[in-house]
Formats: sequence, C-alpha cells, structure tokens
Amino acid sequence: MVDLPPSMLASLVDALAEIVGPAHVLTEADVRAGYELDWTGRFRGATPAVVRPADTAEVAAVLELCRGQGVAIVPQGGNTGMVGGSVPLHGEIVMSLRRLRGMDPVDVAARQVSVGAGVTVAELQAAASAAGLRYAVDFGARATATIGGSVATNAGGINVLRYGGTREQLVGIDAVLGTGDRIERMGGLVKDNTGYHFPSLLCGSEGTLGVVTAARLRLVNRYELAATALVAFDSIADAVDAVGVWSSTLDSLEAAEIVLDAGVRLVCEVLGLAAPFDRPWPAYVLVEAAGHDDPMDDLADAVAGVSSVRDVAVATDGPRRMALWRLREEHTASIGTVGVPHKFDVTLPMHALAEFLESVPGRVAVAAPGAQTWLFGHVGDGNIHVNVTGLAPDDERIDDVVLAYVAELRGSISAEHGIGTAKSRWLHLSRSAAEISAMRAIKHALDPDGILNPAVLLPA
Ligand code: FAD
Ligand code: 2HG
Ligand code: ZN
Repeated sequence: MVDLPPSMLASLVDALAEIVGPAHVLTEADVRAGYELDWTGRFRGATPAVVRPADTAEVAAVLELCRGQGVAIVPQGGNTGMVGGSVPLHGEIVMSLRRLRGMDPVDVAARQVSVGAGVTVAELQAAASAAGLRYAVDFGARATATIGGSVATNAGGINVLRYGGTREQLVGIDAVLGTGDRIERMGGLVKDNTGYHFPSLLCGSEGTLGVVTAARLRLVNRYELAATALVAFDSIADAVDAVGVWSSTLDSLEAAEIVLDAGVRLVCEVLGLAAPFDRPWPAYVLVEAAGHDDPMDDLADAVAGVSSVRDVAVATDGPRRMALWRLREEHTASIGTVGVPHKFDVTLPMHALAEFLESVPGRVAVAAPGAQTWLFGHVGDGNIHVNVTGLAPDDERIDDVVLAYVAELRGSISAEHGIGTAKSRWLHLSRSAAEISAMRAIKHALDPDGILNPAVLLPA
C-alpha cells in the first residue's frame, strides 16, 4: 500500500521524523524486523518505516500526514495478536504505540484508572494490585500485550466468565479517528446515556476506525484467597458437563479451562515438568475459585459433587497454583516448538462444545492428512482454541472445514482474538450481509480515506 517513489518515501520519512524525532522513525532492516513478523511466526510483512509517537498529539499529526499522502498505517502495540492484524502485510507504515506509557494514579474511590495505550496489561495489573484492587482481564501474553492492543481486540482471557472481557471494563477512551478527529471521553461516568458509546465501538475494531491512545478502565475488588484444581476426566463430554455444573453452582468460580492429554504431555515434555497424575487422562479442567473467604471448601464440594471426576490435584498457595496454571498457559509456546501453528479461536454454544471438540481433529485429518490438531481453551465461556501444526503458513485447506463446521454449529469464528487479516474472508460465516454493510458504512464514516488497517476485518 506504500508504493511511493523513493524520493517521496524519503520525504515522508523526513516529515515523520519532524513529528516524532528522528530517533523514533525506524528504517533499518534489522530494527524493523521485530515489527514485521507476528508472534506466531505465521504472518510476515514489510514496512518502509516504523513510527513511534510519544503522545496523542503526535499520533494525530502522523495520521494527518499519512492521510494527506494516502499512506496506510498498521497500529501496533505488543504485537502479540494472533490473526495477522498487527503486522504490515501490504507494505503499510507501522505505528507503534508502545511509547504512550502514561498511567494516572489509581482512583480508588471510583475503582477506575486512566492508562496510556502502551502500558502492558501486567503493568496495569500490578498498579491496580498495589492500590488494593484488580484489573479483571488476564491472559498469557500479559507481560507484552498493551492496553491499546487489548482494547482494539476486545481481549478476553481466563476470567471472562466472572468479569466479562475488555469491553466490560472500558468506561472511557481517548482515540484519534481516521478522520483525524480526536475522541476524548475519559471522565469515567458509569452512567452516560447520551448517544453512541464510542468506547464500545472502538473496542474490538482492530485498529480499523481509530488509534487508541488511552483508556479509562474499571477495576474490581481484589480477592486475597484462591484455590485451583486440575480435575481429570475419562472423556471430553464428562469434562464439559462438569463445567456446566460448576458454572451454575460455584459462586466463587473465576476460571474453567480445558486441556487434553496430548497438550499436557507436550507441555511437560517441552518444559521438563512432571506429569500431574500417576497416569494420563483424556481430558482435564483447570478450575479456579477466589473470594474474601477461603473458597477451598466450596471448590472441594463442587468437585466432589461430580461423579465423573477421576482424579484431582489441588493447590491453594501461589507457587503450586502457578505450577498447575503452567500446564495450561504454556500450551501456546509449547505448540510453537512443534511448528508454526495455524490458529482458530472459536466459540460454540455450550450444548455443541463436546461434539465440536471430539469431531474437529477428524475433520482436519481428512482435509489435511498428517496435520496435527491441538485443542484447549476457555471452556467456561465456550471458547476453544484450535491449533493445527504441520501446515505451511499460507496453506488454507483447513480453514473452510473448521470455520464452516463452527458456523454449522451456530458458533462464532472468532471468540477473542479478532478477525485480523487471517479470517476476513470468512467473516460472512458469523455476520450477515446487513451487518457487514453497516460495518463498512461505519468504517467509511470514521476512516474515509481507508488508511487505518485497510486489510483487516472487512473482506476486500
Ligand atoms: P497487537 O498484537 O500489537 O495488535 C492487535 C490488533 O490491535 C492489531 O489489529 C493492531 O493493529 C491493533 N492495535 C494495537 N494497538 C492499537 C492501538 N493503540 N489503537 C488501535 N489499534 C491498535 N488474547 C485474548 O483475547 N485472550 C487470551 O487468553 C490471549 N492469550 C494469549 C496468550 C499468548 C501467549 C499470546 C502470544 C497471545 C494471547 N492473546 C490472547 C492474543 C493477544 O495477546 C491479544 O489479542 C492482545 O490484546 C493483543 O495486544 P497487543 O498489544 O499485543 O496488540
Ligand atoms: C490462550 O488462551 C490464548 O492461551 C492463545 O488465547 C491461544 O495459542 C492460542 O491459540
Ligand atoms: Zn485464549
């Protein structure tokens, strides 16, 4: 999308440098490289320059310059996105928001905080915790993923079943739209029925409507006491049924994650960990409860109340709980050691979850013999991660198979990672023609020149 002649490109780089300072326009190939390849290793692009603004005014000035020259931009935070949305696959300029690192003191009375787009999720969690509160969104990429990126993707994670995803935490936003206009709505009013809710609109828009420069986020009470159990089952169906029971009976339920035998074996092998039980089981649920009162008895009762439970490992102290969580959270990195994965991130209605989990590996094997399917995810909210190794990065043989199956079961083709460039061709499986047309109209209104992530979300 940047096919300017070399002299115009040079003057664009000079003009960018005038806005952000020469040190923050990166043009050397080896420095650009980390911004051009995504976390999964599947999506690699190329950019003439990475521009690193320091504040909202610089973001607006860069947008105005690029608009004027018809140059497309890919906003980038921590570059941990998994759908090819954060890298310059079509030669766009990369706008890295990592320098927007301001964070106000936590407003304890309002239980809110205002945070710059470049602050990481872990940094926000630490600040909230130091103030006796908690930021309720949590996921494995917390140390690198940014607030701007997590707002842009409406990140979900492990505690959605209790607190909701990023959109549910978002009470205000500061953003520069593709029109160049700034939307600044950071007052933190919880009740504010004065028309369209811009924080919600920008949340999950994947950098296609505006560049998020800061967010006002709700915080929740921090529970001191937690208990975690890894529960073993004879079958996927038993595991899914148990989660249904715990969701409706365990008030302190914080997380319910499914992992299967093959994935747990892989994690143990890659990290040199001991197996969690003296024999393997087909399916496991990692279940966590937390409260001001010790949730251990309630969790033990809930587990004991399900007759299909075959074994259980329980932890209440930090290190042992962390050891159980590693068996789940290290799936992504461990699968990456097998090969560059082809990732799907889908939601199914609860009644179809077991059928999907049991059938999808066979369907993949028919479409791509030799490929290996790995399944895990946030079973408590119906979100399954399907990873397939053994395919070339551009081999899309199995996409139709997996995504059409999801649609047939009335699921969603993206639960939490977004559509990016990877899934835009299949958007129609989850959205009607009327919805896609309304999305195009919104895109056109807020980014009339189509300079913000033009290859993301909406099909060409
Ligand atoms: P990036 O990857 O840089 O960008 C993601 C998208 O947002 C791109 O389209 C980009 O253009 C846009 N964008 C980035 N910053 C801005 C901005 N300031 N303004 C406008 N647009 C912007 N995701 C989950 O939802 N749940 C999980 O449980 C989860 N676990 C993960 C575990 C691991 C190990 C990894 C590597 C990733 C995981 N992810 C998960 C995916 C990823 O971390 C999230 O999508 C995260 O929100 C991306 O944040 P980021 O800062 O890295 O954004
Ligand atoms: C998780 O839940 C992330 O661990 C990553 O969303 C999922 O690697 C994946 O496919
Ligand atoms: Zn996830």
